[in-house]
Amino acid sequence: MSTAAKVDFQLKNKVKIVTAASLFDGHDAAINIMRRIIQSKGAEVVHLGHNRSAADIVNTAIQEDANAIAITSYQGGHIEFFKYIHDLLKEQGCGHIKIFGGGGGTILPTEIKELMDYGIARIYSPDDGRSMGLEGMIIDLLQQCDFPTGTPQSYNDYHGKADFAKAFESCDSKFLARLISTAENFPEILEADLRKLFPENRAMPSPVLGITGTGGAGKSSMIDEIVRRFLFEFDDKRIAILSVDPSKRKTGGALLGDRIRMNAINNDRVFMRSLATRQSNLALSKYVNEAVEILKLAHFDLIILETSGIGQSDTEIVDHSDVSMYIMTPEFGAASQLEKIDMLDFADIVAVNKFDKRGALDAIRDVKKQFQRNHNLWDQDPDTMPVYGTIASQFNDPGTNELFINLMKVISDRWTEKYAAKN
Ligand code: B12
Ligand SMILES: Nc1nc2c(ncn2[C@@H]2O[C@H](COP(=O)(O)OP(=O)(O)O)[C@@H](O)[C@H]2O)c(=O)[nH]1
Ligand SMILES: [Mg+2]
Repeated sequence: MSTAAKVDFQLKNKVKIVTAASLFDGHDAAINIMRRIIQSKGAEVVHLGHNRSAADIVNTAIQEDANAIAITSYQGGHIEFFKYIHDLLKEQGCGHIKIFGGGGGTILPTEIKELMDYGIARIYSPDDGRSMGLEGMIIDLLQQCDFPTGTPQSYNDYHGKADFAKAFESCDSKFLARLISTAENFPEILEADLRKLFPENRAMPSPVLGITGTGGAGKSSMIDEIVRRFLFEFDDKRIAILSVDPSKRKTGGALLGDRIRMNAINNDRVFMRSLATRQSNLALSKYVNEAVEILKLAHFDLIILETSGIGQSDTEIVDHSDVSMYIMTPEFGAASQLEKIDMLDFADIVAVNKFDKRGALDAIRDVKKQFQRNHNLWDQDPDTMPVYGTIASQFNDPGTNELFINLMKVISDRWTEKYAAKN
């Protein structure tokens, strides 16, 4: 494959691309290469992994307010698959989200023409790869989606206060997604033009559960487990998730990879949004407060906020949540390391996740002791501390079941307390 001359390329806008391999397709090598180049050019990438349905991909693109979708398809059925994605987006008033794809030699030149005539922005062939180079293809793709999201024009279909109220009431995900983009990209427009259209007196805001811990400890996997149980347990309640992942300082790009762990969220009672920190030294995005306020106006019954991976001294989550949970693994090095973890002072609940790892029983004993020490609970048995051994990657894990029951109780008690104090 030729390497076309390197071009200096800089995005003008904050651009978000949803990437995936198509349904029943495990060929993810190509999309993994493409998403890395997309990110290295400064875009935020929401990666869904392989075997993703048209509905999953479209719902994600709408909730994320993405500029484009980029897919690989090698298993055949690409004509139907790409066209269906196009139709679903249009049906939901999101025809502006562009669709790109590739599938090597499995997508014939005549089929590429048919798809592009139908409205797919571009399908890249192996010949395109040869003439443009990998970077050249990605620059071509990004140039076509370098437009701003969250602009005032995004609200052209919503006329005044009544429409805003209706959109909040019905948890219109397209609307909520756009408001979050406005908060991220045009905070001054949110303040000056939109806030006055927000409904007043929508009291009884939603409880916020903050989840934090080291990178890779299993925060997103645990959220998926909580969501699954929540939907099963409460058949009329709705849940929103905000997951924050770091932006790269060098390129401004980000891999927003939390959705790849979440399967329970493909449900119409769930809204999920990924946010990039857009500042490399923070565990939360600057726009988190705004995003949470927007979701509260939509009356979600629970809002879960996931930070990016934190170090021993980070406790930022506590200021943004009603109840906070710290997720760690048994591999914390030595018991003395626990004394340095600030979240053990603040967390309402601790999960020692990856409980299938060696040394987990010793680890949980040490964490329970440290929790007891930090909270001065000398009169209580260390075994009764709210510290749970969990395996979030396992279906129906008993530790996660126990954690869930206690978590719901803590949230409900905290909520009752908060309202009793107000009234
Ligand atoms: C690598 C590979 C595998 C690997 C996949 C590894 C992985 N994790 O992805 C393994 C060995 C696992 C595999 C398995 C299978 N494979 Co296979 N595989 C391939 C192979 C050799 C290359 C595909 C590839 O990734 N190419 C690299 C990319 C970068 O290059 P490209 O495809 O030429 O794409 C160009 C453009 O289209 C563009 N592009 C592509 N996608 C995108 C996306 C975007 C956003 C952009 C901008 C550009 C772009 O980039 C390239 C630039 O030149 C192809 C044959 C071939 N030579 O193409 C078969 C092929 C796709 N596989 C095939 C089959 C049948 C299978 C299996 C079903 C085999 C089996 N019976 O088990 C399984 C299914 C696996 C599954 N679960 O889905 C068939 C599909 C036939 C069809 N659809 O009619 C092929 C065509 C082989 C063949 N001739 O029979 N496979
Ligand atoms: N062995 C094991 N792996 C897990 C467990 N929970 C999550 N994982 C895996 O750990 C990796 C990181 O998980 P993720 O939820 O993305 O972590 P996050 O970065 O904290 O959000 C993934 O590969 C998960 O499948 C667990 O309890 N045991
Ligand atoms: Mg995560």
